Amino acid sequence: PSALIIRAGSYADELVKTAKTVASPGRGILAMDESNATAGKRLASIGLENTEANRQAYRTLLVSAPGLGNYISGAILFEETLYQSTVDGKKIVDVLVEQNIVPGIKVDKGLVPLVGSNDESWCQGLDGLASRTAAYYQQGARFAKWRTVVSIPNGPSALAVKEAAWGLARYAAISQDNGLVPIVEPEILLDGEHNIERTFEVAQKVWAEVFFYLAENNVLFEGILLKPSMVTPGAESKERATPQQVADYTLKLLHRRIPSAVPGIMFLSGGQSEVEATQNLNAMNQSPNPWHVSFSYARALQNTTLKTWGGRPENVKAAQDALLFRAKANSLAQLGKYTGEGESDEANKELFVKGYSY
Ligand code: 5MM
Repeated sequence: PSALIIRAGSYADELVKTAKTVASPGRGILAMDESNATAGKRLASIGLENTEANRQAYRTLLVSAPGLGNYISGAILFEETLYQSTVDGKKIVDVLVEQNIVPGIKVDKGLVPLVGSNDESWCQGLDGLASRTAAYYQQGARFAKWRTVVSIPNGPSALAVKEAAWGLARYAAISQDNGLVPIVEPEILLDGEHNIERTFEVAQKVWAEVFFYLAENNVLFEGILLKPSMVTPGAESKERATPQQVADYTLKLLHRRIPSAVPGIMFLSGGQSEVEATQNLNAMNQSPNPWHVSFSYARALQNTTLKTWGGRPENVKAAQDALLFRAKANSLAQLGKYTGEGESDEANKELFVKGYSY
């Protein structure tokens, strides 16, 4: 056996299988791993208090939407949800598995200032990660997520890029060692006035470094998933890009930097509107790609659902219908067959918030 197989230990076959299941045709990931602080902001937007009961009610609504597994292959959970039950007492993990959805877990401990950089940040969470990932596996998680960010207006400094890449690589190796497929997410923030070329340039640098350290840490590429930002102009740029331009730049980046051994590219939405995120994904799937090109959206899957629910029990069904509509739209986009039919004004609302830290 090769050194890579030894490194991923006894989990190598299972990692490859899990990654392929998550990257299955017509499906993508529902990111519902808002930490309590972020969940509080979402709940506040519909006038609800940030209590465990309210978070439980909302997440029960999401995971029990009938037939969700037709469009969603994996759900990323915050630790609280991994150990939580639905309002009617079923383990949330069990509900997901019954829906044919692989449970995943956010394992990073969030962003803090990177001393010595240009006001940039780094992501914490490596201490104790081996024992935490082992416990999450026991609890039913089969993949993990670690989100770090890179800011274009603040640099990015060489230090920030190196720290982001190294942290992701250590996390990926530790997760694989404990049976979890790592989602590798260096989010390049939308903030800034820069043009699309500048985003492309930064993204090339970031992904080169991420793969350098992934290889150095003997990570099994067949057993990871990526969660990149799409290549777009900065949110405050005068330039706007069409879905075709976003797809062209983003696919060019992927072809230059991502080995075809990686099974799935699951994009984040990063503040795009629900419709925009779906259109861009659809444009990327107009011709065959070496990887499964799909979604791992939080805001761009949940926005209309959350607003439709509004915290009212009588709206649960309508909110679940909204979630299924959005998930189906993205499923079609994964297959390159999205038409834009039936979209609402709410789904066209830009979700970007300048300087938003969460
Ligand atoms: C759901 O938000 C995730 C966790 O964020 P915090 O720990 O900061 O609360 C976040 O990592 C999310 O999964 C990704 O950023 C993708 O979300 P978007 O909204 O950009 O698709």
